[in-house]
Amino acid sequence: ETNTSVRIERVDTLLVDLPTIRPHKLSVATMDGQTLMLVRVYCSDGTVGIGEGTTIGGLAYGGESPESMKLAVDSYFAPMMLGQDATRVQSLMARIAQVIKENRFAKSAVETALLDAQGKRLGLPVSELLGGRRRDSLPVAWTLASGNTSKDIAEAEAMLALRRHNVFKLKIGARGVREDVAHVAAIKRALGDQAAVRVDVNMAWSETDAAFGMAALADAGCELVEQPVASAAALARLVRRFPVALMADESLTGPESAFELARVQGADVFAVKIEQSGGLYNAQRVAAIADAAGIGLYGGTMLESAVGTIASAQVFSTFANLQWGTELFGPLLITEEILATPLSYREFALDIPEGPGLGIALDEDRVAFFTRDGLRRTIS
Ligand code: MUC
Ligand code: MG
Repeated sequence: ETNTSVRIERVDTLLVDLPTIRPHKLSVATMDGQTLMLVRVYCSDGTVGIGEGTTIGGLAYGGESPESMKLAVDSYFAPMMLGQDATRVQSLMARIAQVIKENRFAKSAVETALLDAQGKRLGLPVSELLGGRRRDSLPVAWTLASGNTSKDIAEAEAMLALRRHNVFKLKIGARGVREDVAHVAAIKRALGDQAAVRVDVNMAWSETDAAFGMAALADAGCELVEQPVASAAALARLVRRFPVALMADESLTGPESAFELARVQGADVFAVKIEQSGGLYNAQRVAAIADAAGIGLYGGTMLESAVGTIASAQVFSTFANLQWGTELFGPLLITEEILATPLSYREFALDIPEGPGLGIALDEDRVAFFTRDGLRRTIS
């Protein structure tokens, strides 16, 4: 036992249901809204840390849903955390990992809250707890996923005019490969050299589809294909056969999978996500493995709100390499502002807050309004 007097006194969780600006269509789900699982950790020195878990389409993306994360934190994480030293984040997370298997998204949310509290306690941004930031802003790609080619082109043109995004990731895989390739080619043709075009297939293709699709997408001017197939072995067979970069996303579930993929040289780029990695420290471990293997890095999102987005930004700011930028646009897909001071997106980038901890404050009234079974229900 250490002799610190800072203890965890309370752990609260809530589900917050927020609308999206338009339906967001992926091969695995169409999102009309996003649900955040927010965790608050109250410490005996008065600091309160906040963390977030999200996913895409309930259980459509992976084994955790916002509801399951809340249940896991309430029933298993919180009882273990109460009374523990709040200042020893890595040691507490290691003890949690010994008795709680899997549940990477919930672990990421809890670790975020502990780091937010620790940063506030020490007066330092989370990036400084993680070794120190190397950049103050991050390039941010936008996802075109309306399901309609001309709507996507209009959306991209509006983003370019605002100077908010000039890298576009197209969600494909719900339709046939030829139809998808035509969709991508039409968008790239319309945008020309002003914008980079990439695709995310979310594992929808067979290996044969992928071989045809990657060749055709390369011809269409697409620069990167994300997780076209589910199998990591198939990724390793597809990589470097076509003049288009291949990025792993769903195949990466933390350092062990990253090591295995690196060992077989199974991707050109890793999409690192704090939730998929199982937390912020694990995201740094995944990045270190990529660096050692000569694999490029991209800062991914689970479409988190501002809390998870800034937790991700704090980690990505510490990466030695971030060759492919980030896609930290989650807060911009949600209609509602849940921060007291909105995030700053400008000049194709997100500014990383400079205040202690995550460096953000929730608008508590807005959060209460959208909390499930909370104010919104009683008013409407
Ligand atoms: C994914 O699979 O990368 C990221 C952007 C987006 O629109 O969905 C996500 C998830
Ligand atoms: Mg993806």
